[in-house]
Order: sequence, then C-alpha cells, then structure tokens
Amino acid sequence: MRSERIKLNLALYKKLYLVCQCEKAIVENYKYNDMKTPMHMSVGQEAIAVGVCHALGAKGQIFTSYRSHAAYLAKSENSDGFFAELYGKETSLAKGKAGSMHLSDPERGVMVASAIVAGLIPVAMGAAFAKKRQNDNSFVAIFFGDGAIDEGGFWESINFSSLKKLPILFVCEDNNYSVCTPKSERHGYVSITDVISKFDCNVFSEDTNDVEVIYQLTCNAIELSKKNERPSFLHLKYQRFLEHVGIKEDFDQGFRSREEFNKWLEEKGDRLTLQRDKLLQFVQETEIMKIEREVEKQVAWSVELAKKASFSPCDEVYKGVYA
Ligand SMILES: Cc1ncc(C[n+]2csc(CCOP(=O)(O)OP(=O)(O)O)c2C)c(N)n1
Repeated sequence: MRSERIKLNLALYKKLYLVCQCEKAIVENYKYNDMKTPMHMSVGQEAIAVGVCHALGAKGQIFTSYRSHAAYLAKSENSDGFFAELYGKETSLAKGKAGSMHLSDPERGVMVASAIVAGLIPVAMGAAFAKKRQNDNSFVAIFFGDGAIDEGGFWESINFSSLKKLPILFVCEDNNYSVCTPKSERHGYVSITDVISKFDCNVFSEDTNDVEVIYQLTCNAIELSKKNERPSFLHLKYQRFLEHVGIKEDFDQGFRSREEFNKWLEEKGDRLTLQRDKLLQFVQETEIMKIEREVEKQVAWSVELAKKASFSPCDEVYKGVYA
C-alpha cells in the first residue's frame, strides 16, 4: 500500500504544476490582448500557496491580496473559473467583472481578493471570529505581501486576533519589495517576527521553495493554534520572478538585481524540480508525467473554453454591485 507521504507529495505536485501551468498559459496568451485585466503574476509564490492551502483543507477559507492567482488555484483548483474571469466572460462566477485582482470562489473557500493593500486583513479576521463563534474547527488564512505590514489595519488585526484568540493564519508572503521599495527603507525595525512575537500570537518563519516544508509548517501552525488558542503568523520569504504588474521581468529597473534573484534560486532550488526529484525517489517517472499531461490538458481546455465563452450582456454591469 502507498504511504500517506507519497500520496501527499503527489497531490502537492499536482497542485503546484497546475498553478505553474496556468501562469505559463497567461504569459503565452497575454500578448494577444484579449485578457483585459492588469496581471499581478504569482510566479515564485506557488510553493507557499499550495503548501498553505493544502494544509487548510476544504473547510478552510482564504482571503488574498490582488496577487492571488496561486492561492486561488491552489485552494479551488478551478482553472475553468480562473480563465473565464481573466478573459472577462459570463461563465466566470463574477461574470467577468472581477479581473485578475478580485478573484473569488466562495464555495471552494476562496472568499475574496482585493487591490487595497491590507484591506482584507480585518475582513478575514471577521471571518475567523465567525468560525470561532460557530465552533467550526477550521481556519481562515489571509495572504498578504510585506507591503501590507506597513498598514494600520494589519497591526489592529494582529492585536485583536491575539486578544480574541482567533483561528486565523496571517500568511505574510515576503518578497522584500513594496512595488520597488525594499523593507529596509520602510520599516523602523529589523525583524517583523521579533515584533509579532510580542503579541499572544504564534510565529513561524521559512525561506524555502519546498512545498512540503510549507505544508508541514502550516500543519504545525494549525495544530499549535488549536492547542494554545492563539492565531499564527507565518513569515514566508520568496522572490517575485516577474515585474510588479505584468508578465515581463524587471531586473533592468535598477531596484533589484538579477544576481540577487539568481543567488536565492540557486540556494533554494526551483519549486517544481525540488518536488519532482523528491517524487522520483518513490514513484516511476511515467506516473509523474501522466499527472503533468492531465494538468496540461486541463489548462489548455480551460483557456479554450474561456476564449469561446460569451461576454456578459451590458446590463450585467449593474448587477451584483453594492451601491
Ligand atoms: C491602501 C493602498 N495603498 C497603496 C496602494 C498602492 N500599491 C499597490 S501594490 C503596492 C505594493 C504592495 O506590496 P506588497 O504588499 O509587498 O505586495 P506584493 O505586490 O509584493 O505582492 C502598493 C503600495 C494600494 N493598492 N492600496
């Protein structure tokens, strides 16, 4: 019989591959200019999104920033909905009105995404408060960049969640830059984890591209949070592969260097290769390739469906809008 670890690692690889293939499909298709949405690409975040979302499980809920592709796909695995929204079509849950920055799929636990930096942190905290009151036993994860810890809403939410002992994971995806300004020019402290550890909040920290490590860290965080009834802060470092918004690189803009990026990647390893090599110790390569072909077919089909689908009728623009 297959060990649980092999099953886990196959599932993690499949999700990781799905996210990477979807981002690849965007890069290949964006030039045709029929995805009319700004793209805040997730390339580089895949291991974090997959590890955290897999540990959260089906009942968990996530809230994200505008850089949400990886988390959306890792939680929902809904590539049809993803491309329908990017192509602005009526077959998307938001009927093409959300774009890349406001992806959601509440039935699969992707509650909402927002372009307002840190804007959803207090909202996620509210959802965690509801979970606690309903004795739901599952967790909320709020994903945000290091730029969001410059905002008051983040600090109020860490404080209140610690006070009320809420079942929430604060997932800080730290790529060191708020657009192009490094943390050293924004923060009046050196270590965010040192500051957060003064709250009644568990603190976890990693700098890795290994999805299984992130998964295990998140499981540990959830277990500890359940035991000591504290929220958890997950400080997870990564490197953004592409520019802040768009599908190109930005190493020529002068605020970060390709050397800095390459050094990190060399030290940490590529997220897909790491996981594939690990699997090869347990399973035949043909099994991995079967998964890869399945995912490639799924993504190609999702893009095709989205391209073929209709746009919403004009009066749709006034529906579902809170005013
Ligand atoms: C409240 C608010 N202030 C400023 C902005 C402009 N803005 C857009 S993205 C961004 C940087 C955010 O960086 P970070 O949170 O680290 O996320 P990343 O883009 O690195 O994923 C800023 C300041 C905004 N969208 N919302």
